[in-house]
Amino acid sequence: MYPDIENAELIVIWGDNPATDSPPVNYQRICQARRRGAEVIVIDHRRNETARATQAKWLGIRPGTDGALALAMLHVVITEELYDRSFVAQWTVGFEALRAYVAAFTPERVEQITWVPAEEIRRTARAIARARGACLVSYTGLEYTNSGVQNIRAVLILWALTGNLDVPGGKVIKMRGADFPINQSRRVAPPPDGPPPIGKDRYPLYHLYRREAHAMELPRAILQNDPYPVRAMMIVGSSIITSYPNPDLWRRCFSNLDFMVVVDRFLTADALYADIVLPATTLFENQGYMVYGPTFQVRERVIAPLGEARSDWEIAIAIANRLGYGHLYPSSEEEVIRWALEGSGFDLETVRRHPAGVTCPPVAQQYRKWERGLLRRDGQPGFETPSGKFEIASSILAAYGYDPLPVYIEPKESPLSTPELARVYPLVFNSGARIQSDFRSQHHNIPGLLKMQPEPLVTLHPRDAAARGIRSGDAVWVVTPRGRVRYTARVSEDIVPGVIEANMGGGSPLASPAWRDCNVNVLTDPDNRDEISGFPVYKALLCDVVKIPPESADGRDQPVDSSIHAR
Ligand SMILES: Nc1nc2c(c(=O)[nH]1)N[C@H]1C(S)=C(S)[C@@H](COP(=O)(O)OP(=O)(O)OC[C@H]3O[C@@H](n4cnc5c(=O)[nH]c(N)nc54)[C@H](O)[C@@H]3O)O[C@H]1N2
Ligand SMILES: Nc1nc2c(c(=O)[nH]1)N[C@H]1C(S)=C(S)[C@@H](COP(=O)(O)OP(=O)(O)OC[C@H]3O[C@@H](n4cnc5c(=O)[nH]c(N)nc54)[C@H](O)[C@@H]3O)O[C@H]1N2
Ligand SMILES: [Mo]
Repeated sequence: MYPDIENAELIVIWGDNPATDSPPVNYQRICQARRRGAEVIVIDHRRNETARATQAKWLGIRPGTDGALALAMLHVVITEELYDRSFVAQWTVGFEALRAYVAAFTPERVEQITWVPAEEIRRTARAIARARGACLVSYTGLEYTNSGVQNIRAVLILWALTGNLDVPGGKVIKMRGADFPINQSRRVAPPPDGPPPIGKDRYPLYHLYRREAHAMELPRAILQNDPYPVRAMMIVGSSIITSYPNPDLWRRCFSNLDFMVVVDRFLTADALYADIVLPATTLFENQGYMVYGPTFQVRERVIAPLGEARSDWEIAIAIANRLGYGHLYPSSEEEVIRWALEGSGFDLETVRRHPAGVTCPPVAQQYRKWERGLLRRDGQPGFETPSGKFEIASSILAAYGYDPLPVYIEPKESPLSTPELARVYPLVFNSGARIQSDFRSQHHNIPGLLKMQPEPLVTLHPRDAAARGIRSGDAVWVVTPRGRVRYTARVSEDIVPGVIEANMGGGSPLASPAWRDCNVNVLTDPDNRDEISGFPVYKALLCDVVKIPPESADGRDQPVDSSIHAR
């Protein structure tokens, strides 16, 4: 699906901030839509960069409660009969159960949960229902909370019931064949028989849709041999110690392995534990390709690889050769491109002649595809679901023992569910809103980019700052039940009172000292997850912020993150 920003009357940006994201494609589209008069609403705990740049209407929400907000809007839409009745009657299952469930989600009650005023909830619900094309721009802000999957379902059900699914200006389902027909036979061999992949027992739906093991369950395999022992590990293009909750848990995992390889361009925090580090080339030394929608483009090598560096493909191919199944792989970077193009009607030579890329034949967009048999593989009208309907009550969730309705689950750690804990940690913790000058743990070693933001920041509201004697620029601890991490405070009206936002990405030994000593995931909890997806909760926890007295050397000289001294 994609948001049809160009044709939208109303753009709702819900848990996304395209202004700071690389690539900044949606941001430019939203600005253009704004210039032609489209309305923009941002639902976020921050009046984020996109909201400020587009002078959007801002609904400041308590993190992790978006499901409740969507259910309250559904309550309004249903009680005020603003929903698409014929769609509901003909194409959905579970509507009556939803109606009964949302009865309790009155705007007044949900104001207590979300901190969004009841009148704003009503007004926004009506605006979405009445817009001729309300599009939804949404991403990680809805994912990393306890009911991430269900929150997203609640929002998408709101979109469908208000007639904004697969219509001009709405949330549109892609036409089959609209994207470049890249060779999909990516798996060269079927997965081996034997014990089921790690984490399939706990997150069967994640496995069903992703066909992969669940990384959050990897420590269980490494440290407890459950479901089977893992003794070796290869990390290719990831920085686990900085991106997963509880860096010390991962250090224990790495120390327990018999053999560990890191393939990276830099000596990351993980690489300090590796037996072998293989230097990866940069994009300038690689030959590769990219696909964007209908376009396929070859990325030519700019310079020959420096030093001993090799591309990830060459490394993978060389290992496959040594293990005796190299014949199953494309044998060079160039062969990889040929393989990707197989069956597309284009060959490498043709594509090379078009440095800006080649585009597959356009497919005319058709809307409300369920009416025309454009969604189901069997060509019948309806949705590609077991019932053939838009499943408000999901039969797949039910089959796996989850609640079929888009139920709201209060964050496991929150002022409402753990009031005792909230007395000690009174602020709602959120982390990882993206900034422009880094890419997760990357680039904190590049002076030109560091200048844009030399230090990791924690943003808090003036009310909360004043109560703690904190001013912008002060050194502070952000403290959770898991630990404390040093940040620089930024005091701003552009955040909901009672909520903080902490930068992610610090903790790499490559980074400048301030970023190096600031691993946000010392504060997060590996056991606190969305029970359906298994995603860790990065965006709805509890914390406090404490000023570090200026005369104290506390913090700078004693990094809490011991990875720096690991070896
Ligand atoms: N608290 C908190 N934690 C979070 C998040 C959050 O919001 N809050 N966000 C989460 C999200 S959405 C994500 S995606 C993860 C990110 O997690 P990671 O994917 O681990 O992110 P990076 O830190 O970017 O690590 C990428 C590594 O790949 C290396 N690299 C770059 N290009 C290449 C290449 O071509 N070849 C090889 N071999 N290596 C390369 C880089 O040097 C870097 O060390 O973090 C998650 N963690
Ligand atoms: N420059 C740059 N670009 C990046 C990245 C990067 O590190 N740097 N990372 C890449 C990666 S891995 C990813 S996954 C994408 C992420 O792309 P996005 O999901 O667009 O990430 P953000 O820009 O952080 O925007 C998320 C917004 O959701 C808000 N938010 C957080 N929690 C909640 C919540 O509970 N409810 C609501 N309603 N809002 C919430 C945040 O305040 C933020 O404004 O960006 C990619 N692009
Ligand atoms: Mo991500």
